[in-house]
Amino acid sequence: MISQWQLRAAFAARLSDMYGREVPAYTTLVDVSREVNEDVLRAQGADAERLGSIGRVTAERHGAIRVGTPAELHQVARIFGALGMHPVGFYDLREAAAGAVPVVSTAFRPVDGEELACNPFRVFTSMLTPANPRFFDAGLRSRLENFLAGRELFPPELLALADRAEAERELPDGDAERFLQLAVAAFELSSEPIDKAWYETLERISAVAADIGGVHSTHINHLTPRVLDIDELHRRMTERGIEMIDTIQGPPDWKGPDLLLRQTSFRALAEPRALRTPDGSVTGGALRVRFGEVEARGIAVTREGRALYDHLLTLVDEQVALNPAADRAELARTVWSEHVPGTERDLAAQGLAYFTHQIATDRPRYGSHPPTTVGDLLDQGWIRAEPLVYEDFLPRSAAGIFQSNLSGEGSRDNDRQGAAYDAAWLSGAIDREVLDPFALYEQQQNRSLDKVARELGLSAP
Ligand code: OOG
Ligand code: NI
Repeated sequence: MISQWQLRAAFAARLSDMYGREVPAYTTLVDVSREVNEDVLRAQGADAERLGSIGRVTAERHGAIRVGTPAELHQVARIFGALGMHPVGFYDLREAAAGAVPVVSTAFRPVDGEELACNPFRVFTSMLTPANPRFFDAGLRSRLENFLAGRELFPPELLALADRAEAERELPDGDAERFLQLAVAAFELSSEPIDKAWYETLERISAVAADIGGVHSTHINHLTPRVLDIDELHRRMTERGIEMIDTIQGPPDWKGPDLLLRQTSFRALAEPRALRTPDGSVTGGALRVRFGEVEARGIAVTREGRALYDHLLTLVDEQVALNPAADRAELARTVWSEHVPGTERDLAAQGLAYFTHQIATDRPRYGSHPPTTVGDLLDQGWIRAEPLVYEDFLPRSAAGIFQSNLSGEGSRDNDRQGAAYDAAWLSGAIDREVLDPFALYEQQQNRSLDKVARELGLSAP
């Protein structure tokens, strides 16, 4: 029998093999990430593993896919459900502040601590929102909707196996093998010729719409390894002649603890694709749809911590607007140093980040009474705090990834009208609750505190 986490780990590994065969620069990214991680581990020892064991970090990937309709998203949820991955978070990338892409998204990922430790594979999953009349007139919108309604992304056999794996939380070896083959194939780039006129019609309006609705299948559009020092990774990739985008999205490189998520990417490469022209003949063409991204993960922040992060983004934007010649990263570093506590202790004390707590093995001897607040327990060495790693995404960084990679030129998508999509809508569309990431971190934190309290015989620290 193959358990859910084993299925998930095998799926992530096979997807990685497939992607590496198809996008060779990805393999370079993985190799360089591994080298950087080994160097960081050598230099920092156990500290390097504070946000995940080196085993976890080395295997860790996230992928991204894009689908066209709620029905397709519903099927995707069944496939990831088989792998023990649940929808977490609602990302509205239509928001102007996020960069304005005509999609709404969620991330499918494991949610409990043990499952995350076994394999944290996650997939950022976006759904096209074709409701904006500025982009799609009624005729084109209905052509697009008909096109999407007529395609089949996932064969019924795959969905049936997925339902079984989810219900039984495992599959017999033979069925697991079949499931994995079908699942990986469903996310491979199709070699089927693309209807050139249709693709270009959509592309003129939105590159994202063409990527999603211009073809009969979906594909993984990037697979992201995790690295322990993203600034170093960026330098080494550039040295190897791989052209990265010039910025690292997310928090700056600063002297305090790593928070949330920092990401950078290389531009989508032109890949040969067969195109069918209106007269029916097939010609060679090239499309840029798949790219490479790498990320460094930091500590998960509370709602207050997140509000602070969003506020600082705005502050940095304002300063950049006032000093267009200044270096954004440098400004961000200064802003952060002024506003963000520089130690884990202070982040915890100010309720800005999430930690789990355990009894310190070298705590004061039996006989003395433990204090009753978390702060005192920490300060007097009774308990130790371990930061919780951020398992999710950032909408503005995500929108940046969309924009900087999908197409070199072409119009930036700019869609702010349209239907009222939100987490509740998404939950209804996929028939499963879209979980609140803050609630998940909080639960982990609270569980550890309850356990500490029981072990120390306290009522409530
Ligand atoms: C998804 C972009 C978001 C991330 O890491 O923020 C993402 C996409 O391009 O489809 O993967
Ligand atoms: Ni990504």
